[in-house]
This record gives sequence, C-alpha cells and structure tokens, in this order.
Amino acid sequence: MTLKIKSLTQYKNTYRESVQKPEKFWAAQARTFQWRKRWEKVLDWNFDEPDIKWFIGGKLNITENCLDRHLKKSRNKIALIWESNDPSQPHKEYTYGQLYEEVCQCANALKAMGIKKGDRVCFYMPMVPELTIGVLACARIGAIHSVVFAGFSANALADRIKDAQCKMVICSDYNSRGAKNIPVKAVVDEALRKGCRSVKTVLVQKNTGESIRMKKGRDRWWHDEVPKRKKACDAEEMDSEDLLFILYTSGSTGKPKGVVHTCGGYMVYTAFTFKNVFQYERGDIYWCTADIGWITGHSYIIYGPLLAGATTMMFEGVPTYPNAGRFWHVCEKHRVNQFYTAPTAIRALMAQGDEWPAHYDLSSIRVLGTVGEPINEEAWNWYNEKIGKGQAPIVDTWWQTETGGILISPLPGLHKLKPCYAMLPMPGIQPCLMDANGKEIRKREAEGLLCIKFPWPSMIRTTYGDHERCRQTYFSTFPGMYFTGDGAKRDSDGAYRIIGRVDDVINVSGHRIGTAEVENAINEHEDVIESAVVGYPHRIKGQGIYGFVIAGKKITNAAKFKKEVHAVVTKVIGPIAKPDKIQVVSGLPKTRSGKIMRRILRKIAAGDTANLGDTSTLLNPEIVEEIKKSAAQAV
Ligand code: 7RM
Repeated sequence: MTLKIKSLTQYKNTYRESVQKPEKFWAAQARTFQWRKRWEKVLDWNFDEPDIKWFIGGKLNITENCLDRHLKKSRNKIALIWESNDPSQPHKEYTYGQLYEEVCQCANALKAMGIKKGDRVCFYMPMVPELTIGVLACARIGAIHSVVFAGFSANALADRIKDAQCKMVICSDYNSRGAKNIPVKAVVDEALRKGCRSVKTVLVQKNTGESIRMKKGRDRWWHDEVPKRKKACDAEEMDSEDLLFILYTSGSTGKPKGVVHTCGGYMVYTAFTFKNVFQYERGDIYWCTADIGWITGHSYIIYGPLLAGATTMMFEGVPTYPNAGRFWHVCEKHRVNQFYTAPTAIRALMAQGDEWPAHYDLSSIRVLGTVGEPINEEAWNWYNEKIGKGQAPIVDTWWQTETGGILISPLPGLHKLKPCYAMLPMPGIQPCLMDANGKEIRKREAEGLLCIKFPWPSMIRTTYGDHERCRQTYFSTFPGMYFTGDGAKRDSDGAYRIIGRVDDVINVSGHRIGTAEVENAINEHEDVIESAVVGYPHRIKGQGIYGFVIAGKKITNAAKFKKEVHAVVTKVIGPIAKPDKIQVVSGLPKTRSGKIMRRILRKIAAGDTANLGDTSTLLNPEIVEEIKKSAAQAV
C-alpha cells in the first residue's frame, strides 16, 4: 500500500526526499499498485512543448487496481453507498464484489455496442450509481470518458460531444433534484440535433421513469443492454500514458478546453493524496458531496477512494432538500468519518441557522474538507465549531481540473491549522510565487502568482485536439513552469493561502466560468450590442456574475430585460452561468487598443468606486463616470 504519513516530522522528511529525488519517491508509490508490466523509466519531461510522461512503458488497467485487486481481501466490503435525493427511499450499497460484476457487465455491453479502446464516450447524467459504473466500464475497456455536468445546456453539451467526437452518449431519463424532476434525455436529443454526427448510440438509464422519446436504431435502454451481460470482463491493457479521460473546463477564452489525464500517473497520485489528505483508515465511511461532473468527483468520489479500497458515498440530492439538515442527517445515518464539501455549501447552510447541525449526531466525523474556492474566515469557523465541534481538523485542499489531484493541503492532525490557509505542498509538489516580471520571489513571506516548478504524476498532459492551447495557457506565461492562474500568499512558515484567479475566470459556487463564455452568450440576445462580464463578491456563492451590457434599443423594463438575458445564457451555457446583476450602459471603458479595462468594471461591480486607479490610458475616460452613476440602477 502507498505510504501514509503519520507525523509532522515524517511529512517534513518525506517532503524533502520527494523533491530531492522525485523519481525515486514516485516509483516507490507506484510499486504498490498492480501493473501488467513494470515501467522502464519513471519520468520524461519538458515544460516547453509541454511533453510529460510518467511510468514510461508501464502497462496497467486502473480498474484492476480499483476493483480486482481488492476482491481477495474485501469482496464483501462496501465499496459504494448511494443515497437518494428522496430521503424516504432506501439507500443502495455495492460491495467490491458487486461493483466489480456490474462494471464488467456494463463493459461487456459497451463492447457489444461497438465501443473499443480509444473511443470517446460522453456521460450526461445525474448522481446515480450507473454513472460510476459506466465511467469504470469505460476505463475497463480502454474507452475514454468525458463526463459533462448535467446542468449544462444542450448547446454546451453538443460543443463538448463534437470536440471529443464521442461515439456514444450515456444519460438518464430525468434528474430528480430536490422537489423537481429535470429532463435529461430531452436535452441529449436536442444536443444531437445540433450535428453531433459522431454519436452512434445513446444508452439511457431509467431513473424517474417518466416518459421520454426513444429514437429507433440509436437509443437503447441500460436495463435491456447491461444486466444480461457476463459478470466478468478482461481488462484492456493500457499504457501508462494512454488517455483515461477528458474533462472540459472553462478558461479565459470563449471555448472550454478538454483537459486530458492519462492512466498511470493519475492512478498513483489520486490514490496517494486520498489516503494522506483524508487519513483514511480501514472501515471508514468517506463522503465527498461534489458532482462527478467536476474533477473533484472523478478524483475523490470514484478513483482515489476505490484505489484505496475505501467505502465511498454518492449523494443524488441537494443540501437543502427536504430541508437544510439533509447533509447532517446523512452524516449521522451512515456514521460518516470524512466529509468533503465546498465553501459555497457551507455558507448556504450556515445562513440557515445553527439549529440544523445541532439536531444530529456528528460525532463520527474525524476529518472535514473543503475545495473549489477560497473559504472565508466566518465559514471556516462555523464549519470548525458547528460541524467539527472543534475536534475535526479542516483540510482546505487547493487543486484544479488540470492538476488531477490535491496539490496543497494540510494533513489532518499533523499540521497546525491556520484558518483559510491551504497550508503546505503535498510530497513531490514544488510550488513557487512569481512576480509580474516573471521572476521568482525568493522571500518567504510574499504574495505572487502561483506556479509549479516540477511535474507531478497526475498533471494535465494536453488539451484535447489542441496541444498548442495547452502550451499557451499553462506553460508560456512563465517559461519552464506550470502556471495555475491563481494568486497566492506565503507566510513566514512557508504556508500558502490561495487568493483566487488572476485571469478572466469567475469562480461561482466553486464552478469555473469564463467571462468570455458568458459574454458570448449574452451577446446572442438580439438587442445586445456588446457586453462585459466580471466577478464581484457574493455572500453565498463566493463570487457572483456581473454583466455590463450595451443595448441596441432603449431598455424601459430592466427586470424584463434581465429575464431575457437569463434565458439566453441558460440556453447557451446553462443556469449556472446566469448573471446575478445586469447593468445597462451606453459604453464600456476601453484602452486605445480596444481592450475592455475590466479592472475598473470589477471595482464598480464591487461597489468600490472611491479609487478607480489610473484611467488616463482609456480611449473614453468619460464613460467611467457615467457607469459609476448608473450602477445603482443595476438589477
Ligand atoms: C478542484 C477544483 C480550480 C480553481 C483554482 C482556484 C479554485 C480550488 C481552492 C481554490 C482557494 C481552495 N478544480 N480553488 N480549490 N481556491 N482555495 N482550496 O475546484 O478546476 O474546478 O477549479 O478553483 O481558483 O484555480 S477546478
């Protein structure tokens, strides 16, 4: 089994060794897995191309490590617990033995429907067990999964299907979320009408059972195709560097990028960090509330926990259904030991009052985790006191879709915590702070742009179909380094505090949304001439979306106009990207080269208009006063 660090001294020694001899360190971790063939060389890399390869020549299948490897000792151990949206429904449990059989059946069904190694399969599903089973079935046969969050619109789904040229879509009929049933299959149908010619088959899981249309020759039911298959399926032999999955994420340009992760390195790193960050012990029940549509669900609901032989929980519902005590009820019911969620959920539940957690027995919780965005001190304190009762350390884990796993985090019980600090790098991770001139800041106590100097096994390999974009986005700002897009502070002990994005990305409730994407969507409204979108501080969501809009005709009813803008954004991207505020303006502050000066708009959106800084380089400085004045009319 991979190393589990048990003391601060051990962390310090391990860290030192891991950066002095990274290849030796990671080889020792990798050796604890099941390989069909051992690697010939641990690492080859250059950050200029970039070209990054780990465990070169190694052959494996990640599902043999998630499933087969545990069967001897843990066949009857619970691998997966599924908790329904509806609290009156019984939960489901899958032992490692059962999960193995269901994954094999699904893998055989995919093969029978023509899916082969290297084919891309798109998932558009709510949080049902079939999503985990389907993802693992792809990995079993070497197909590349691309999970699209079920809150995205048909347009956004179609773009992702086309970009990856997916051969199959796996979806549900409906998604039951809180008191609502949301159509899923109908969205897939709409997406496929937008010219996704690569899709040959749609496999549909019956979830709520309400009626849907099935297209003859294309659509098939999961319950017809999967249960009849054999309960064993030989795993495809994969190269370490074969693609495991693609996951789309927003950046500072309009088009989302397909972040690519590969088999060997992703396996080693997610398992290692899962064990250490959550200090998982045999018998523990671990719950991460993320959606599998995001990287957190991939790495810390599915792969990390199953690689470690853990019991992982999946929750279909929302934190406030049927009431604001649901999370705590589920923790009590299953005696959850590790609970991992997002600051936005903590803030939303904190706003509902202290009575909710007080009702439940949360004494089983040993470790609390947060991820997705900076956590504010008030929320950190509430989480610590009301959920952890001052007894459960909080791991504030910093990482990204591109990093595959957690890079900076406290180790619970080992590090002395500082509220809002992600603390120290994991073994093998070499963070640094850069200044705006591209020089590394050597001083301990400092603030700068967060970069990583040396590769780690689960880092991004490419952006699907566009390697140059990967180079440009992550490896060109500071040559020889991976640039995260985040700003950070470092204290005198070397602990890191993440400040947030420094690029045109807004982090709304832990979801990354590119300003350019939202602007493109708003511009689809027929009366919109131009728009500029920025983030602003939001009490619950962390950041809200603020749109400055130039309209082609006089807007007399601002509330109605906002509704229309919401409708187009929902159609183009999905409801998560709806602007919280819209301000109609007659112009936007632009530099002589035509670039919108977002710095000024950000300040106005935040209500911080006292000092807007230097506006003398603007082509139209007079517009600033006007926008400032009309800010009160934003709806
Ligand atoms: C895992 C995930 C990545 C961006 C990242 C940050 C922000 C994530 C933290 C955080 C402060 C944290 N992947 N972020 N974790 N900021 N503290 N603990 O969220 O690709 O969806 O987003 O999220 O800005 O760059 S992600």
